[in-house]
Order: sequence, then C-alpha cells, then structure tokens
Amino acid sequence: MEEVVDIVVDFEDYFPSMMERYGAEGLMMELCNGFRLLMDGERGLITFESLKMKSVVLGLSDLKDEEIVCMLSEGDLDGDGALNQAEFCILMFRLSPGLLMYAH
Ligand SMILES: [Ca+2]
Repeated sequence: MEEVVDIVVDFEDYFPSMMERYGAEGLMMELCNGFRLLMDGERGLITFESLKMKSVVLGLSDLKDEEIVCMLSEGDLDGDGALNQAEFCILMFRLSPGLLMYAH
C-alpha cells in the first residue's frame, strides 16, 4: 500500500486542480481517457501487461513490477486480476486524499 501511495503522490495535487479546471464531469472524462490510455485494447481492461507497456509511454518507466502488481491488486474489486473502468476510477479517487478533501 505504501508503494502505491508513492506512485500516485503526484495525483494529490493533480486531481484537485483538475477538478477546479474541468468540474466533476470533466474530471470523470479525464479519468476515462486515462483508463483508455492504460487499458489493453483487446480486453478493454487494464492488465499487468498493458500497465507495464503503457507506463513507459506515460513516462512512468521506473514503475517496478511489484508496484504494478500492488496497484492492480489494490484496485481490483471483483478479483479478475485486471482493472475495469469503474475499478480504475474508484482506485484513482481512493488514492487521491486531496480530491476527497476538496469534494467535502
Ligand atoms: Ca477487476
């Protein structure tokens, strides 16, 4: 869990400012765009392989295998080992304490 927090530490500042700029609906669209960027195009899910491959594109190439596994297991709610769009959005919100504070 600590490693996951490290990875997404940037989101803490990122999401509240996005919220301000785009509003809640726009933010959800941005999250969906993020999901599409990271997903396996054939399965429509974020998998270990897609996350590993796309993280390089997104400049997260120093993401370690165990950090990816950690993120996936943290976000995977139905236990299929991959993240669908809802699971991804929930994970992003959970990992962004700054946004939750903003929302309250
Ligand atoms: Ca899942």
